[in-house]
Amino acid sequence: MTPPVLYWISGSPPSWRVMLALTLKGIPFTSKRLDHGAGENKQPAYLALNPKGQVPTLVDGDVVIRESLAVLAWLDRAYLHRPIWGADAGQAAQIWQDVMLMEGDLRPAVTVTAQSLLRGMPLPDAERDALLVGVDALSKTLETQHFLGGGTPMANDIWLYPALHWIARGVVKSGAAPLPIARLTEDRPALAAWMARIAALPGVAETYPPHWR
Ligand SMILES: N[C@@H](CCC(=O)N[C@@H](CS)C(=O)NCC(=O)O)C(=O)O
Repeated sequence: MTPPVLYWISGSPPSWRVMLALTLKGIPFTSKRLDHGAGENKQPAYLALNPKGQVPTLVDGDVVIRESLAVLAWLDRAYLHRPIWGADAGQAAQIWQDVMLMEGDLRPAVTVTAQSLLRGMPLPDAERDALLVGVDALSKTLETQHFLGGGTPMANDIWLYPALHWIARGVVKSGAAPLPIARLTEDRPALAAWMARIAALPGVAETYPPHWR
């Protein structure tokens, strides 16, 4: 069987999500890294696969998927071993609920925070506060379980891990992040322990965005 092909850009959280899912599920894949600076994601050959010129795109046989969460759904249905959307219906509902809350409430805060830091712009209070509230709730969950998915990382863990690293990258680049953001994980030991636990999983270190190393 031909392995799936992942088109990705270094530092793109949705791309990293898919790479983590492939890694955690142990699915070998062909990596096609695109150079955003050189506009490779806007070249005709790639636009034929993904008309928005965005990443990630996963090509698996005849199937082409252009949304990271849809890729995660595809992988779990096409490769049944090591589920990432839960082992039963109750767990699947819990994971979907977390992911939808992350997409709805946390994503705008994460995006504005990371982009403000990376661009050296002031961080709006509303997004900073939304980020802290969201992260506090997740950290509280992690006080009583190893992963958001319970005993093993699931799609909710896969969503959060690149998001927090994106912010951490912004903190490093800006050098002047507001203290509650600069200390986001340091101030939350359960969250810091969870980050370390995920980082230590087989193959995860290799998924870290190359241009952030
Ligand atoms: N909802 C999409 C978001 C994809 C997205 O925003 N990709 C960005 C990188 S994080 C991208 O491709 N940007 C390049 C561009 O638009 O030129 C998903 O989850 O896959």
